[in-house]
Amino acid sequence: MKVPDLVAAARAGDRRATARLISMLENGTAEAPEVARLVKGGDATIVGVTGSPGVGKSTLVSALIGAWREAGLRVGVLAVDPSSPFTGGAILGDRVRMADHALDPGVYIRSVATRGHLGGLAATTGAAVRLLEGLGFDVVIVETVGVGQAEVEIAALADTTLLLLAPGMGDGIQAVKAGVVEIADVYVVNKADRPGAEGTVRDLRALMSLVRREPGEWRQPICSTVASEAKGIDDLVAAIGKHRDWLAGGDHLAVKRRRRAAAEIRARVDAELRRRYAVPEALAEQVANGETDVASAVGRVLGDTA
Ligand SMILES: Nc1nc2c(ncn2[C@@H]2O[C@H](COP(=O)(O)OP(=O)(O)OP(=O)(O)O)[C@@H](O)[C@H]2O)c(=O)[nH]1
Ligand SMILES: [Mg+2]
Repeated sequence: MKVPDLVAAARAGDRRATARLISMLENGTAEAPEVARLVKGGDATIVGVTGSPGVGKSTLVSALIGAWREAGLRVGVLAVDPSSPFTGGAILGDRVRMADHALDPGVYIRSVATRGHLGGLAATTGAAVRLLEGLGFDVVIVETVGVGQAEVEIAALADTTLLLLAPGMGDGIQAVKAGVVEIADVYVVNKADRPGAEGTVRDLRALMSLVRREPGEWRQPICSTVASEAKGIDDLVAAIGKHRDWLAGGDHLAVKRRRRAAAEIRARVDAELRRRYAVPEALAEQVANGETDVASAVGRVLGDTA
């Protein structure tokens, strides 16, 4: 199938066509520029979902899909595994948890492996988000496990980032230490059926009260959920909607989107520079054994391949 036919099929809800288009972008095939040219624009709400392993992200995503589908919205999900170059075990688990929606043509779920791809996480996931938005999805959810830099990059992609915590995991305090709280727009205390959930909410509230905010600044709400029983989901959906309204009210959304585009371009430029100005093994050897110095080597890398 030619790219324009694939695009038409994908817009009509053909998931295999959507998958092939994303693969083209991820792998940087000859068709990739045409795909990017044909599929752009759109007006999706992009929701990042992050938190420690096992906190309930995929279960929550599945519940959110249910709520948005009931509202008649088309939902795309990218489950990112930053640690693996393959779509491995953890992602298989995600698929099982979202299996309720596997046959719904209004839902598209994909696992994204980011390591080893040109431009890394920001570039590949950014391109996939952009594609789903351009294909007419109303909501694009990006799930990523909370492992430092990766989740910060994912948050940069999203309009609204949910940070999931669960009672008894010492998550609140750890998240604060790691600076992760700064990326959250909405806190979700999941597994609210477990002992200690109220304490976790209380701790979070106390922490938040220490943060000074200017008038008009966003105050992160704290939502309690039992994702496995789809409890608390309506409140969470409302909180996400409120954040979206707040973003759209000022110029926050435009700023976020511009930053996101800049980050994506940056990642691709970096990748392209690395490709063009590769460091030859022999040159590294020469610096290592003192035959030449680093500055001269830099000159040779830049000069030789310019
Ligand atoms: N008791 C309870 N269990 C839950 C809840 N939400 C999810 N779980 C369970 O927690 C486990 C992990 O859920 P996942 O949704 O896979 O968690 P995750 O954060 O996506 O995990 P990774 O993708 O591996 O990082 C599963 O056994 C879920 O059934 C909840 O609200 N209450
Ligand atoms: Mg998961």
